[in-house]
Amino acid sequence: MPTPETVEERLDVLIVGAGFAGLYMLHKARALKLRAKAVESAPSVGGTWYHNRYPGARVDIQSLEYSYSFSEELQQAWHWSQRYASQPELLRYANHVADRFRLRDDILLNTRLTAAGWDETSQCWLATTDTGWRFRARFLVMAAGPLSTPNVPPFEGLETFAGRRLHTSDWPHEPIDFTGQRVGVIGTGSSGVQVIPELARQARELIVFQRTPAYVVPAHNGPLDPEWEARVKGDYAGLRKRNLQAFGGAFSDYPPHMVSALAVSDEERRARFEERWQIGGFVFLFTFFDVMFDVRANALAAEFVRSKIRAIVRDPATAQLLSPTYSIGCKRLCVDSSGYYETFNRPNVHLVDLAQTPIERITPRGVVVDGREHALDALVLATGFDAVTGAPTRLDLRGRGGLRIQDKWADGALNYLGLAVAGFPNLFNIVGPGCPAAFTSVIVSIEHHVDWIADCIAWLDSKGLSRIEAREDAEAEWMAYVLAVAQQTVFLTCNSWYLGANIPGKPRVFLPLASGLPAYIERSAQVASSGYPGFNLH
Ligand code: NA7
Repeated sequence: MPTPETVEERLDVLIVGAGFAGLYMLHKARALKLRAKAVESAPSVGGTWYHNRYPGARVDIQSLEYSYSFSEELQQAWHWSQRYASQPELLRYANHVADRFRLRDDILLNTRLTAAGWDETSQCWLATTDTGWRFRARFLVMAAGPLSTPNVPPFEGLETFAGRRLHTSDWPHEPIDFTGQRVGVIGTGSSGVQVIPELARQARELIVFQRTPAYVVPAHNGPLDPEWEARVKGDYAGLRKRNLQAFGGAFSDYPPHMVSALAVSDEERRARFEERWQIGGFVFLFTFFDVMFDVRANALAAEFVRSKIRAIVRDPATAQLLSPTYSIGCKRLCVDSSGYYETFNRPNVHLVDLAQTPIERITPRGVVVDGREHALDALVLATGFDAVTGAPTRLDLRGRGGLRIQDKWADGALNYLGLAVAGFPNLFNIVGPGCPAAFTSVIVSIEHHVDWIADCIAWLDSKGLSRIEAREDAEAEWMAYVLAVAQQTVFLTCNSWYLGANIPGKPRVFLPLASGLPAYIERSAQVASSGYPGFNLH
């Protein structure tokens, strides 16, 4: 058995991460008879669904659509217990996939990639891990997740807090009993919206520190309807095909009404919004085709949600604070399975508004806002992630001539096709900047990326080529296209992680591609079928 330090292992493909992207990339690489290995810093496969294990953690896309499609046997065999699966079930699914396709032999757990550099002489990536493994790989595939680097805001005094401090994306494995405690939660994005109702049921007092209110729509979650499951499984391929033609790679059963929200009567508009509210989830944003593209149509959808908040939350001042005023969907919509707005009717739940008066500091006893100290036994940070660029920029990743990724992206992330970076040959970034994954069922995007990468490697090998690298002009054009598409939407009208605005000092670049999945699939297929224009090939 080779040991770390003594051996440099030669690979075709080194994969960073064993979440849903890394698992499928490994499976696909093996199917091409490539020597591939995945390194995973966690002690388990599962990625996001390993780390985000806070109470209430759950996917916000229906599980029949947030799941792999590459294996008919898998999609027929697996049964989701609920319409929107919980974190433990998603983690079981990831483990099932690892076992079913015997992926574990080629996954190094508890192993973090620390450095990877392009070696011009051997035309390979040389990579090292924190456990001392060394690899020489023809291709490096980043599958480290777009939401995997926790954001811990630099609150003054955070380290001095004497109670228990937690981050939603780094939750302990043992259950925590909050009974009788005063608990604070900072952050009201998707994670905060999920954890807050659960903590409210346990804690003596729950104090929610809110900088920006979220738009929260109901999931109407529950046991998976067996009739619906049977119908889907009767023609799963059909649903997957229809979903690939839908903007979000999902929800094809609920296409938008192809009429403007502005063109219908108040009564009809309200009825349409109500219909979608009753279906639940992201389909609300696509009630009318122009909700995400026209701020006036968007304002009507936003007002509908605010009317729901006013109807649910009994205290008018609290309802007002919970009511967002920016465009709906501009920050990711939150999908609620636990009664988020109802939670604020509980006598033990208090909302502290940070919009005018940010957190002053954190003391050993609690959180100070506007001169008042809120005493706490536990403090939960639901403050999100350094999204999309976080994982690569935490690595010592060096391309041609020693170019550091941090320098390459100093003024903002650059990328061609959402997959490749100029100066970094043979590096593919699954769900990187400039791809539509954030607006899709991410597993659908992952499968598309992995298939594209695998086809590309197979094509290079068939042509006897050893190297592919995005060209700088193609990259610049692509990012200009990403921005131009965003300018036709409401996405640039607020601060969000899509823009990097949640991280102090991060350059503002709109990271996801808002064209929808079908347009992206078409563009990337064209590139592949016409000999990879925009790339230098050797
Ligand atoms: P998000 O959506 O980035 O939410 C983070 C929350 O934390 C959000 O409410 C932020 O307010 C708040 N935040 C961040 N920094 C601060 C500071 N310094 N002070 C107060 N409040 C702060 O992360 P999530 O984990 O909830 O969800 C991430 C994605 O995971 C989600 O979009 C889904 O795709 C799944 P802000 O809005 O920035 O004012």
